[in-house]
Amino acid sequence: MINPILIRSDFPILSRTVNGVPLVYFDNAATTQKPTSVIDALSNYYLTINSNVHRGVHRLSMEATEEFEKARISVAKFINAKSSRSIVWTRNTTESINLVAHSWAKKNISKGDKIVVSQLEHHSNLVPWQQIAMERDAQLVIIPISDEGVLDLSNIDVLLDSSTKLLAITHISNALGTINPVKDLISLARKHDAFVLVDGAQSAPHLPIDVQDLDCDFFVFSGHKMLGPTGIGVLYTKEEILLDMDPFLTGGEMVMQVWDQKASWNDLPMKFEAGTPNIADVIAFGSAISYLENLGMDNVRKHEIDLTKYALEALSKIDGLNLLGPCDTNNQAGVISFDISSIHPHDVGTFLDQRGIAIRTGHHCSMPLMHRLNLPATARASFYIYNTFEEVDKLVDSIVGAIEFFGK
Ligand code: 7TS
Repeated sequence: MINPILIRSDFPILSRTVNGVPLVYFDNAATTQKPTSVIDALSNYYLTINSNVHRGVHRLSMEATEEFEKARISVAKFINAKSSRSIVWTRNTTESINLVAHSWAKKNISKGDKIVVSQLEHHSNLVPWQQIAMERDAQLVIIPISDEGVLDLSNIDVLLDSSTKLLAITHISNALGTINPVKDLISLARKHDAFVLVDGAQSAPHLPIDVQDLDCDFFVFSGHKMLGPTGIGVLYTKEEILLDMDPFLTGGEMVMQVWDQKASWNDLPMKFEAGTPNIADVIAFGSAISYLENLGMDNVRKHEIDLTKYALEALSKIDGLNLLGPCDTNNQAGVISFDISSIHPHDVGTFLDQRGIAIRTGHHCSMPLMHRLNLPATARASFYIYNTFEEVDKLVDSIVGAIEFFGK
């Protein structure tokens, strides 16, 4: 069981005020707040072991390397990867996807191949595939959605067939919270020998993840959406695939031998980590993983289901508010998008900010989804471990206030 009141005391920022009232932070799908243990891990690194990794025989470098690699092992365990050699550090989800596009797709996607994505993708899991499709003369196929923002799989056997080389799909929609049936889709892709990339930016922070059980080839996520610092992302890849991929960036650290005219590549995962990495943030991300593991990811999910159910019920009673997405916690994460026909989402966001409530408004980097919903933007509240039912009450009351203020 999660007790958000206890958890809140670990997050100094949550005791600040905004516009003279306590902060209510409901923009967790964009980035989460950081507990003291993560902030301390960052400063402790600089205070006690600051040095470069993988290259020094001196004590500080050895200690930094040990902490840096310990974080990699923690992340591998967190998603149940077979080996920490499968974990490549990147800057964020976006860079992880671009790494796959550059190092795997350019080599493996050819003219006429299909790349299948969905209508729910964040631009990060769409634009790189548009680029590859154009460059390789491949076909980009989009799985449509219902009006409720759920994948429409009625035609999936036609969309995902033997000419499919890659299925690149989000696990959870950042804009609507829809949880996609990725395991079923991966089984289907396997039948056609297609590779699968799962965008886990919104799932790794909120659900237990088991990459071996999912049997995906690539799984990508960002540290900053799960209590960690910005500037750290993860690319999980099955080891045999990673071995066969070309380097992304070249230079120091990623090489084994260098001669005048050529070079050979380092072992995994270093082959994909050119230059000095983001050492402090990796180590602090390790602390974030420990924090989540102590809570238990099943408990994290349960708390978000409770909050989401509570919020959906209250919001559904507001006259003039249109809830978007599945509105069913069986296939919806702690993300609630809504539209109030009489008020532009940005005005809703500004009104809520006056009351200390942080939500996101806009297209959520999912413009094709907004086109499908026929909306320029939505207002989105997204929850995490430290959010309370009282905060949901404040959100609901303030939305009612906004509707009264702007008039129906
Ligand atoms: N994929 C999904 C599903 C996301 O939600 C995001 C970020 C990304 C990829 C990109 O992650 P990044 O760390 O590389 O930026 N989503 C959001 C959001 O919903 N609001 O701000 C960022």
